[in-house]
Amino acid sequence: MAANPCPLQEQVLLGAVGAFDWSGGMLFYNVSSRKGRFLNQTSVDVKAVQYSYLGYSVAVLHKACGLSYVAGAPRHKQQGAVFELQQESTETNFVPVLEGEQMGSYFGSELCPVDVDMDGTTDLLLVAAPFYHVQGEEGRVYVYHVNKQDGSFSLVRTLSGHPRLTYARFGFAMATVGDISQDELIDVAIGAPLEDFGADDGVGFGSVYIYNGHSTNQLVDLSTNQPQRIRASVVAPGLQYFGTSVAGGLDFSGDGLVDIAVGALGQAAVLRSRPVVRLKLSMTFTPKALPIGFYNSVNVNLCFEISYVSPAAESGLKETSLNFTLDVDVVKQRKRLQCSDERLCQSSLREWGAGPRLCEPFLLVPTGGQLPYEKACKNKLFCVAELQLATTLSQ
Ligand SMILES: [Ca+2]
Ligand SMILES: [Ca+2]
Repeated sequence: MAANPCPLQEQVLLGAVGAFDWSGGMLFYNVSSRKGRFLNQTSVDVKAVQYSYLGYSVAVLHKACGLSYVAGAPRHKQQGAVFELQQESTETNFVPVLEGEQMGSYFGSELCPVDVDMDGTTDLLLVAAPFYHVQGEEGRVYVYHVNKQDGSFSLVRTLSGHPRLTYARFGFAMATVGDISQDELIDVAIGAPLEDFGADDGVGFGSVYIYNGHSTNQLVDLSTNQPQRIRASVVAPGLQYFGTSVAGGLDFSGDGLVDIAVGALGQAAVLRSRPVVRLKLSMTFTPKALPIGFYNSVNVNLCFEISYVSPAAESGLKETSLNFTLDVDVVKQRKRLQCSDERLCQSSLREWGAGPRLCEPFLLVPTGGQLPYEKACKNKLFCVAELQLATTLSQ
């Protein structure tokens, strides 16, 4: 009989790390019946689970079958593990579903379930191993995809911080922070509180990394393409252990944009997310296509269209200007057309006026110097350009 990973309905889950000789355990508290139930691993194998620290972290996943309760045990078998509450026949117990790969890495000390596409089902489970060692204690975060059908976990990728900062402890804190990029996909913050530690420049240390949710062909993931790295020194001077804790998804400032709270030693910083505007660019040409032998100018209408979802973006737009450069045949060594006035095309600065659309007309003129040869042109508007060279060698 297959184990059921969703055996319980809504309950409060409390970790009890020190119970039973630090093997740890979990207290389930049923809010409606006001009764608690303690579950641990000592009944399975007392020796193997001693000093496991089960319950060091807890999380609830929303699977297709219902709620799933997971708990980290960062010292389980010295490598760390993540346990899931599963039901087999009448027995309900925690079973290890994910295991760490390195001794002392503290795998499972932080857990972060992510519903990237906000459809109510957990898509990813992030598991941190903040003491993961390469040169020092760089830290590593494992990204697992939660299978929609059977709720199983599969490793998608690992994340790490700046490769040259060896004691960063990347993954010490993790949290979903709402949709700060306003693309309807949840974004994630990961703390690395000892990054830049020991630099002795007095500007503070610690960083927070922001990873944006990402979706291709309905497969959701985190974008690993250049995550934003926020260093303590750019937030305020002297912040220490910046990124010890992170939380987000709420709007403190009332501007309609979600904010991120980051803990540091004795202080906390609230980072405001920025208004996001979407810029759509279109170019129309008259005539639309050029037949061979065409030697006139071409009219170009270049349009920028802006859309936004928050009022903050709309008000900020009034103080915004647009700087753009127009070029044609960018990859060709020899351009076939060029701007009639190069000064207009290079570094054009425009203020956003009224409305979300800004259009500019340009005129392109031919550069000249083409060979007038044509092929397959009979009764056709367009010809095939092909120049062939035939040679004969004398004896
Ligand atoms: Ca989802
Ligand atoms: Ca997003």
